[in-house]
Amino acid sequence: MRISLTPTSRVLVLSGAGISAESGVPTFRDAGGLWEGHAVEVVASPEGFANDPLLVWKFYSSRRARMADVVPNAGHHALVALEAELGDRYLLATQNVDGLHVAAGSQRVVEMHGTLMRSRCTRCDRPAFADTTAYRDNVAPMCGRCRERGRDALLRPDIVWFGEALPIGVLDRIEAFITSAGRDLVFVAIGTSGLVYPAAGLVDATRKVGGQSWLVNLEPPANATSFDHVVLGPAGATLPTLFAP
Ligand code: BJW
Repeated sequence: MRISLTPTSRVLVLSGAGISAESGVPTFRDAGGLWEGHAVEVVASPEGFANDPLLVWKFYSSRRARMADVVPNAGHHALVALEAELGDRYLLATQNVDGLHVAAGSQRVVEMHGTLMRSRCTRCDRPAFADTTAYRDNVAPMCGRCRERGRDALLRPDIVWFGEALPIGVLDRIEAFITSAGRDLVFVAIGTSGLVYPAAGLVDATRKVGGQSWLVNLEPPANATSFDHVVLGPAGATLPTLFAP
């Protein structure tokens, strides 16, 4: 099955952990959604961080360390090629925090859930900063700027946890794209279980404006019946030939 685009088609891609699986990044709900015996929803939450910041930092430090050898795969590259054809008629909304779309060369990217390789202070208004450190100490990292001012404040990963709002402007940009595309919208969700909102609601938003929706996934997720078309298969093998010339 192939997606036929017209000269007025506007493509919104939503990617999830499945697109990075072939790069060797475990999907979010691998291993039954557990990390070292902890429910991922607990570790990736403000409550989990308040209870045990060192445990949460170990989770994110291990993921940072693992990224050192990871490179984008054919699925990421196929989306770069599609963007090169469509220009401003293309937008990529990713739930992934691994940075692989940007590493592959995608430019019109909205990182809905933040970025693994960035940290920010839990207290001061210092902007989030690039941080690839996999912290090994037995204490959670602290904000250097706050320390200079004589107070203690934890650093945290610049990630959107459950119950937290998405970064300012992120949903506005996606919604504006959907609204302006209207019936020309072609929504393509790739490698996502469709469990986490607001990303999981984009297929319904597509239907509301009269657009068409496609899902590319290894297996049918919970919300598969919400899509007009479902293509089952690994993203890296499927995406390079998904869009008809
Ligand atoms: C392959 C493959 C291959 C494998 N090829 N495929 C409406 C209704 C109900 C609840 C809510 C709602 N709105 C909000 C909520 C609450 C909550 C939520 O959604 N809860 C649900 C669990 C019910 N949402 C939130 O809290 C969000 N915030 C919010 O809405 O704020 C509102 C607000 C406003 C104002 C003030 C305050 C609040 C925030 C959600 C943040 C999610 N964060 C996480 C963790 C942090 C990131 C990290 O550490 O990595 O993001 S959760 C986790 O799930 C992660 C992922 O980005 C996200 C989605 O997972 P994804 O990508 O779908 O991965 P998997 O593993 O689940 O699935 C992979 C799929 O790929 C599988 O289907 C495989 O088959 C497939 N696959 N290999 C193709 N090779």
